[in-house]
Amino acid sequence: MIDGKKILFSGMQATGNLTLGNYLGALKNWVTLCDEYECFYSVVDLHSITVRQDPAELRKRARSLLTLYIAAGLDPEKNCIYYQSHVSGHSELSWILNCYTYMGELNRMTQFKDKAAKHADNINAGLFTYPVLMAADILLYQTDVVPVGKDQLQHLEITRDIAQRFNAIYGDVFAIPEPYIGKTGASIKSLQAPEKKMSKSDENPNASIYLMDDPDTVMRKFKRAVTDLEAQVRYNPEQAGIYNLINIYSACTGKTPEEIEREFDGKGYGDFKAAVGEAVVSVLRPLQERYTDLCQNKDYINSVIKNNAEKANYYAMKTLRKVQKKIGFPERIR
Ligand code: ATP
Ligand code: LTN
Repeated sequence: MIDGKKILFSGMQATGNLTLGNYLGALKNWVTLCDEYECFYSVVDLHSITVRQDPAELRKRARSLLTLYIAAGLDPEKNCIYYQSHVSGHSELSWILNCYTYMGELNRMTQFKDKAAKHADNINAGLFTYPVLMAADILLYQTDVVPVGKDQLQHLEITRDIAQRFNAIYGDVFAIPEPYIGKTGASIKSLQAPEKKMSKSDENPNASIYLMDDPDTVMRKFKRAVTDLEAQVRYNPEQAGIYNLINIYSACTGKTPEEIEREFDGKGYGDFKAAVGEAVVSVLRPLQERYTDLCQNKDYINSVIKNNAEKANYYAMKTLRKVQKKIGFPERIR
């Protein structure tokens, strides 16, 4: 607890451009949580180097992601928004937790198997211990809840196992985190293959709407979105393409799927796709404007980076010192 509030932690990697899926599935919901929880949102750049990165590009993307957090509505006075690499406690706790994690457990992680297959030329040890660093991120802040997508639930489960194992040996050192299941949470699918999720690492640029796409690009991508031959706007999971477009339209306008079915009853897919495109453009426009303004305000962003890293570091060190003491590391002499 911090100031009587439960603690929430989440993070995103600064790899690839954020998509509408990241916004509607994560960021947009994060914005609503700061009244109820003490929130920490990290740009997890230590995780990014498990895959080879171009240094200048990584630096640029990390700053862009941090700026986007703010542009999406996360107030840095109320949410701790910071770079993971600026708080050394993440790396330090990660090493310690490595020694309380079994190879067998890590061997079961499906993300490792997927990523190892994808990057066969660089199966580094960091890729293998990625979940331990994620456990360190979460446990360092005594986190109670973690909003994550389904693909990260296995990592949250191992985090809980590591924390329980550690607590069983040393007493109650870590809070045991729970997944945070949001109210909305429809998974946004690819516009080109609606059985897959919309993902920032998709190779086909038409499959994803990027948060920085201009209105013409957004309209064009929706026009080309894969649908079906039913020619009816029905909220039917069998019509995967239309089902996804209804979810997107619903998330952007607040209308229910039933209202949307009624609105487009008897109308063609062309009209519907154009309406979805326009709804998305009106959601993205203010976000893009704020992003552009923020990018011009370097001093402000720098002050957020500095102040929030200090805040994160304060809480991280509290846990880290406790852990070090419990393990038996020698006390620091002041
Ligand atoms: P990558 O392609 O690099 O795996 P990603 O686009 O799948 O990236 P993540 O970085 O894994 O995104 O996820 C960041 C957050 O965005 C997570 O909380 C995840 O649940 C959410 N998210 C990602 N894609 C979608 C989606 N298509 N629909 C809803 N939420 C999503
Ligand atoms: N692995 C996550 C990003 C991530 C994270 C975290 C999420 C790193 N550390 C801690 C929640 C809590 C991903 O790829 N989405």
